[in-house]
Amino acid sequence: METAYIGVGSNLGDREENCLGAVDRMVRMPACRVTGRADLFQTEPVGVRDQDWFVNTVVRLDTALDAKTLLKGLLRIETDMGRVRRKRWDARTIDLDILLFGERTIDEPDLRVPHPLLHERRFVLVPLVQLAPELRHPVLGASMRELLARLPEKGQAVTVYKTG
Ligand code: A4P
Ligand code: MG
Repeated sequence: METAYIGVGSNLGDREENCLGAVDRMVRMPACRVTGRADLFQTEPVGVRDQDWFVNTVVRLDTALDAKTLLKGLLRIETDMGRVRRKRWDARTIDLDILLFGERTIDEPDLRVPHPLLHERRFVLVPLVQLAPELRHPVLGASMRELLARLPEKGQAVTVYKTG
């Protein structure tokens, strides 16, 4: 069993419904048990221009799957929800990223864990800190709370969209 943290994001269509729909689908994934979800946050787009703001959250789940099988399940959810991949970083109905998978580090072309940009992104760290402030990054050693405190807010606005 491993505890995984999954980043959830949408900036196309009904963003709230897309995020919550993805969470529902994760609840129904085999060999997985969702044990927490952060609030929904409205977040300024990072690294992309001329896109709408995102709704982001993070889900915690316990799983008996290996990381690759979990990723397959997440990509399947994205496809089922009608995500069309046009170009990298395009606006998306739903994006699901494995942020952390226990203490494991994975560096393969199709799967990098911890997510290589996790520590630079407030839209990831603000919800992560709600769920697991003292959790340590397995490579950097710092806690999620410490990583968030290091990040400037400029250009990375994150506000609560909906609690609970
Ligand atoms: N992949 C590798 N590692 C992982 C991982 N840890 N989790 C591979 C999930 N997938 C991983 O992803 C392309 C491939 O990445 C997958 O097939 C998988 O094998 P993708 O979802 O098609 O491409 P993408 O999402 O456009 O690119 P990427 O690199 O995943 O971008 P990010 O990091 O997801 O960033 N601003 C705000 N405010 N909120 C956001 O959610 N998201 C992005 C996209 C940019 N700016 C944002 C947000
Ligand atoms: Mg992605």
